[in-house]
Amino acid sequence: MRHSALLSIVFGLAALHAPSAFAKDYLVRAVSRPDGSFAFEPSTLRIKSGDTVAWVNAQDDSHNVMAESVPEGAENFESPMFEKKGDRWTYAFKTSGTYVYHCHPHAENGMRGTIIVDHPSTPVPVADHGEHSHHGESSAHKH
Ligand SMILES: [Cu+2]
Repeated sequence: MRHSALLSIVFGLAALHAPSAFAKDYLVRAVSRPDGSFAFEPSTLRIKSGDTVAWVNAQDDSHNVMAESVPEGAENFESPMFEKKGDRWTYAFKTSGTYVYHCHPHAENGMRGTIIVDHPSTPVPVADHGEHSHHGESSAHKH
């Protein structure tokens, strides 16, 4: 009796964290280091499909999150620019595989991160800015 009551409380609390009672929320910090380098921490994150990742600006600086290559069939993503400490953006990952992303202002500085959803895959570069990817077009052919 006591056991089932406890279980219903546990599941009740989990349900409050909808959409899925089993989805998890992760946090990645966009960091400007004192030595002048930039990083996403952690730079590699392993999650499950349905989980969400929130990127948060660790201090007053400009960062964003831009997909660079994503699993085949996965959506491109791009956050608004973070301008001040605490700015954040959340994305739910639905498609399994490896996602590589970077911070646009600091791409040259190697500010880059990887999200592995369920299992690694060979990521496909996302289309250039302003262009949507064309389904059916082979990614092996570059123009
Ligand atoms: Cu940055």
